[in-house]
Amino acid sequence: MIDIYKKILEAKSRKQKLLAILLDPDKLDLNSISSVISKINKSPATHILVGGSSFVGDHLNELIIAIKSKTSLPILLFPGHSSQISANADGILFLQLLSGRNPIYLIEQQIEAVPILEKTNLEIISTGYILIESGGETAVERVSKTKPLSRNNPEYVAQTAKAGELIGNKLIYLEAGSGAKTAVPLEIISSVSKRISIPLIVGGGIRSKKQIDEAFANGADMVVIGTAFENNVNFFD
Ligand code: 1GP
Repeated sequence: MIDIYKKILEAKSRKQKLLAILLDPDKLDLNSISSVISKINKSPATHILVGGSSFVGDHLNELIIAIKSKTSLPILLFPGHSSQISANADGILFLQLLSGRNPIYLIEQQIEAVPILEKTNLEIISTGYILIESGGETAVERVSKTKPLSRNNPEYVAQTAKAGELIGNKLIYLEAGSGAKTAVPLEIISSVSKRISIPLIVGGGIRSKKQIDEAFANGADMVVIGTAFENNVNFFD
């Protein structure tokens, strides 16, 4: 066990910012793994997330074993469904869709995951997942059949995040959705980060180094980059 959460907390207390690259198993083929991971190893990334809302393939184990053989970065599952769990990863963001009002993603998927998780040594990190409006329907919205929270009401988003912390979530993830037109507004990042004491992850629609820095400056502890790296593996060069 590599104690991923403890290290995230230590980084937060040192004000060291974290960067995760999200790999979507649907878009990654085994032949390109070597070159993709070698780019990640040379980038400022501190974590690798693996997952996607629509992924249904059965090559997840193989993919993670291949990634793991080429990097020492911690690999965290970011599952859209209880079937997207691999014992070969290091940990899992055990997500609860706090912005939605669909019991399937508030508790049913989590119950379904229990017998699968019990057969693994994955580090399970309870994560309150909050989807924010981003100017168009995102895959999370479509798959979860839930509405995102308004991007114009930072107080309500902060209250939602705080409720997650009080329920016992160990992380809060503010999500605009993969490939979102607009990222989570800085005002929302700032109001959430001031309200909670647990680490804050921000992702979705972040396409430039300037946006990454702005998210950090407004209180994000970890930024997630998916599409921008997927479209250009030289993004961090
Ligand atoms: C999606 O937050 C992640 O769940 C990353 O989003 O693909 O837009 O970078 P992007």
